[in-house]
Amino acid sequence: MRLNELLAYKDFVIQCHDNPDADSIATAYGVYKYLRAYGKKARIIYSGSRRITKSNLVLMVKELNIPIEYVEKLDKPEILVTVDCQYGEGNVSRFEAENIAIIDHHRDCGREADYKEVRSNYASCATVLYAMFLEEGFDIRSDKSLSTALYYGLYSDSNGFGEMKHPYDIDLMEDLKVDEYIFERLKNSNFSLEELETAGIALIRYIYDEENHFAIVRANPCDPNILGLISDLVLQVDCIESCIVFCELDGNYKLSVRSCLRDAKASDIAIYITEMIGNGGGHNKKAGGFIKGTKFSELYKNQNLENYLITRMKEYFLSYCVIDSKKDKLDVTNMKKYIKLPVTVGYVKSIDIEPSDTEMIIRTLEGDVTIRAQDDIYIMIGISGEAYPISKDKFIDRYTAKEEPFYAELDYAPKVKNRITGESKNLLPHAKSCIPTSKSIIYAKQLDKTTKVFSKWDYEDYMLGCANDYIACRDSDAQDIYIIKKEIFDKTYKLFESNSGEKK
Ligand SMILES: [Mn+2]
Repeated sequence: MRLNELLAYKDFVIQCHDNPDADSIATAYGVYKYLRAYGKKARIIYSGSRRITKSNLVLMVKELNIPIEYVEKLDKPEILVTVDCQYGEGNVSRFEAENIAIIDHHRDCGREADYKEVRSNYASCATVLYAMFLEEGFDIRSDKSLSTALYYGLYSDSNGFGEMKHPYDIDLMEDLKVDEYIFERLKNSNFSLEELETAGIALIRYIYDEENHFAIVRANPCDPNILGLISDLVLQVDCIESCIVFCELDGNYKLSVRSCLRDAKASDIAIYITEMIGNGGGHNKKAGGFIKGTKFSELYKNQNLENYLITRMKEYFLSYCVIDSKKDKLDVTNMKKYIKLPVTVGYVKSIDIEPSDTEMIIRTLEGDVTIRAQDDIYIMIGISGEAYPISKDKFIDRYTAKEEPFYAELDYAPKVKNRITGESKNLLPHAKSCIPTSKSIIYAKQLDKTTKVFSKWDYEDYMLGCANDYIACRDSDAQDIYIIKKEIFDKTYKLFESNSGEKK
């Protein structure tokens, strides 16, 4: 769905989920501003048993002039837009409407709607709307009140920008200029005294696993922000290297995950422990997760969540092996040789983007990589939009450069950001095509176990390979080890046959 499709209607009601949070209110406000800019009639409403009382939300509504109304009944509108929730689900009161639109960032519940945009891999619904605004070319930066609302929506849903999930989350945070004074006040009226007590009670109920140095903490039902506050504190304990803090909310569970382990990112832990029963994600040190109550009881009938989490964490630490490219060499005796297919990929000369010596960040779905613009540094763009630096020598050796521009349809187009000015540029318009030469030969084999590789190129951060992904190294260097995702491998490599025709 694109926002401009909504402009076919005249009379809108925008609905937040019951017991609305900052993200829901911010997104509703954004949709409202957009529709108003096109002269449409629009209202923002919420319902349910509880009215907004949390001090930060009361302040947000008042200071940013957000016209949100509490309703118990609703006359059937021409179109109802539910934000930060999905029409028909249990967390949003159901009202009749002629047409339904859904904008959300939670797991897709499979609800039917006339218009639907659910991007589950975003940290906030405010980010989904921000990305949709960019797609429309709708200017939000000049609207400080709206910018502040969206920024605060993301801030609240990502535990203070700690649990960001998508490059667009980071883009929003860096791009929008907010009213600092209002933001500061919102930030500092986040918890009530009761919530402080909730945190205190949770902290004295920790469970500690001596063998794997993790902690599990159950909190009483509370705002997910409190979970982040508790987990940040728990991780600072000297013997604790990773932790999960969780609470039950309306029959489901919210989790906050922290890790300071080099070989176990918080995001990977969050994904692992919520597998099949919810979703998780975030960053190296901080992540969050959600477990659907009904799914959990279906699959783990007689277990309580605490015991499940302990067992699952123990399993996690046994589930993977680690390869360190500075110490380990791949044993290639049982590996086959592969060669890159002549699939067109893209490249950009770093100095075509910024002057020589400029520090810049390459931002892709896989994360940020910092490089310095140099005559001899190029940036490669793969078929799925993965972007990474390569030296000019290696480029010339492994690819045949073409003059044609490179184009690809991507989920997130890779960008480079000037580290000093903060200005970001889309890489695609600068990209030219190239084709791998026959010199790109690697050894590769399919993994049967989750493997984490600390590669030469980014030694701080491991590359995660799951079962069926490929582990590979250059034929000329058994320590140049890396992971190639199965989907990408299948599209870009084929078995290498030497001149004699014999497969190696
Ligand atoms: Mn949200």
